Amino acid sequence: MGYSAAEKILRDHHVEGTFAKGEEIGIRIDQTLTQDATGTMVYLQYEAMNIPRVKTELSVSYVDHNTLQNDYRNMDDHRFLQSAAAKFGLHFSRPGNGICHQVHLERFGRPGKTLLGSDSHTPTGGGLGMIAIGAGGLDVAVAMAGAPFYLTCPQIVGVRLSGTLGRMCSAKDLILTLLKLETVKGGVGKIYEYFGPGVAALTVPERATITNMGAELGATTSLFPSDERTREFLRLQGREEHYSPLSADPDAEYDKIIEIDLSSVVPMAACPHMPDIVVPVSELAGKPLQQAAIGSCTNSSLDDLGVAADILSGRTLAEGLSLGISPGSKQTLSAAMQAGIIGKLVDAGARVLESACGPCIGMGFAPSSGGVSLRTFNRNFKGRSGTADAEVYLVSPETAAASALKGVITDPRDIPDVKRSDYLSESRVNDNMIIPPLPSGEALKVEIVRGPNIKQCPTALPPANELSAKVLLKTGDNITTDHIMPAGSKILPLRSNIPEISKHVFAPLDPDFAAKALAAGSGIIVGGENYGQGSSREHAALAPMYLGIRMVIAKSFARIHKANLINFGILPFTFADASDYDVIEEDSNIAFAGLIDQIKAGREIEAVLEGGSSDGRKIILLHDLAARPLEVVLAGGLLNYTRNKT
Ligand code: MIC
Ligand code: SF4
Repeated sequence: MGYSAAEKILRDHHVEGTFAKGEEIGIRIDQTLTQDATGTMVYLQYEAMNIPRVKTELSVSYVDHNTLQNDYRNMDDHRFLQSAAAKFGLHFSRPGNGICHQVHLERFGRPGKTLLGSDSHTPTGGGLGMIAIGAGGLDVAVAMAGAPFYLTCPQIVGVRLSGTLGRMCSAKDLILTLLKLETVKGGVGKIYEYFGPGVAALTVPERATITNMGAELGATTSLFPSDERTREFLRLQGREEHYSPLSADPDAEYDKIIEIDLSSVVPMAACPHMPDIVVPVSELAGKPLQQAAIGSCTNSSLDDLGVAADILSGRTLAEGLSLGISPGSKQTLSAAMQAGIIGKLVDAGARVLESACGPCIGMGFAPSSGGVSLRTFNRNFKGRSGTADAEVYLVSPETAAASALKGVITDPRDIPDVKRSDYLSESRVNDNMIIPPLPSGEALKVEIVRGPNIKQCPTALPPANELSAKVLLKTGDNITTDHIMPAGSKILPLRSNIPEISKHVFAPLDPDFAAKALAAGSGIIVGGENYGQGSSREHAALAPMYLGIRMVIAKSFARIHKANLINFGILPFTFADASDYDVIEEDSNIAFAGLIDQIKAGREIEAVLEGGSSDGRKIILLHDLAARPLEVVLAGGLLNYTRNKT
């Protein structure tokens, strides 16, 4: 039997464990990326490992999230990151150079390689035929130190594309269609690999839109083959020598195949407040909106801006509407200026924001109260935009521009006379905002710059054998890391300061949570399905750990968050009998006798509910920890585990 493209890369990088679906395997990591909101913790953790220089082929530190600098804190972080990159042998992408995923795709990604990034949208690199995986910061720090990255050997879903996309229908509409089919938890433990005759017509930026938003499926990653399109993209980036072909063997077997005829894809929109509540745009047509935003790591390539410019060319935005444009990179912004795209957009009334994450993570450009905002982004979780009661729809650049023109949600196919230009050959390579690594001798002399807001990363205590702790919060399904550890312009500057940021844990669900947890001293969270979906932010484990959370019991977990819980010594358990979820009450206690002994003895753990209407009831919980993660969690997390080993 032949191999899929994903399996070829995984097998090529496999260094530990048995290569079998569902088993834990270790893979070698060629490249890493970090961004500033997760990066400070990564380099503090890396520094604590005492390894003078990164051991990867290439590692890049980006600044793209915390660029709204209301006070000294964000820029202090940028300076810390720049000095850490110089000291440890990394490339440093300066603020203004663009969003990590877009810049990495343009300047560094290479077919056939592995990339680990402390950001959940790292799979963007799959558009170039890489295995690119999002992970918690600590996992990235460990990979920079040369250790393997451990993951559950995934199932491979083949997505067979045929046909071509219709007029004003786009890659974004395709991934939204897939989200409707597969849902936000459908991809857990899976890689989505695209193949078939429809692939050749998709450009690398289009492919990257699809692999980027594969993160919303909960997937481990997504990837496309590397073909002549890939070669052409790399040629325009002035690095054709990085091209190598990659495709599945003709007799490759997939665990499941999904067939999509591209000509059947129509403009789609994800409705508030989940990326999988997807309907055709035509069903929403006529709904008034106040804001549209084009950008983010999903849709901010030159062609994304270009199609919006073509729709708006010579016209004016609807009255009372604001359109924000955030080009994905300085290179894109520069090429868009050269090609006249920015001119057309500005003439139509668009507001050009900087090349950064910006509104996608609530860093400015928040919608009006109760406002409707159409965004080309990848997440529309409640409150993420910065306005708690805003209604955010996720759409293509075509739909965003058409709707911005009309002031009501509009199917872009209904805009006549749009003359499309071909912007693909525009390229403005200029790496003057990327600082390359220093030679080792010079690097050793670099002093790391630390602002007063940068505090050391706390560590956990190993779990106790006897535990009785209160259920401090019981949540529903699909709780996101934005619920657990919200972002936005007020909280993001606290990313380097765990004691401070922990005051905001679960604030959207229970504003008193942090105070309650601190008063209780230790606690348990009970969750529904797909607990911890969304971002890779390890702060969603680290800050609860700091508040004394010892365990999360959920119906199921999102991949990255579960790994982060383990890395910070929080036990992730599921229910043997899902109906036990219903009987657990907030504020009651759960008691464990011989907890560690039980965990070591097998998969089942017995617990007793104390207090509430089910007082005295026994429940059975499950763990599925392989030998290594088990040791990690029992050590009180990866930092303790690594320390104990050395
Ligand atoms: C996001 O899109 O949610 C973020 C902000 O990029 C996060 C990373 C973070 O929280 O710093 C992600 O996707 O991992
Ligand atoms: Fe930045 Fe948004 Fe992409 Fe996250 S999803 S990396 S916040 S642009």
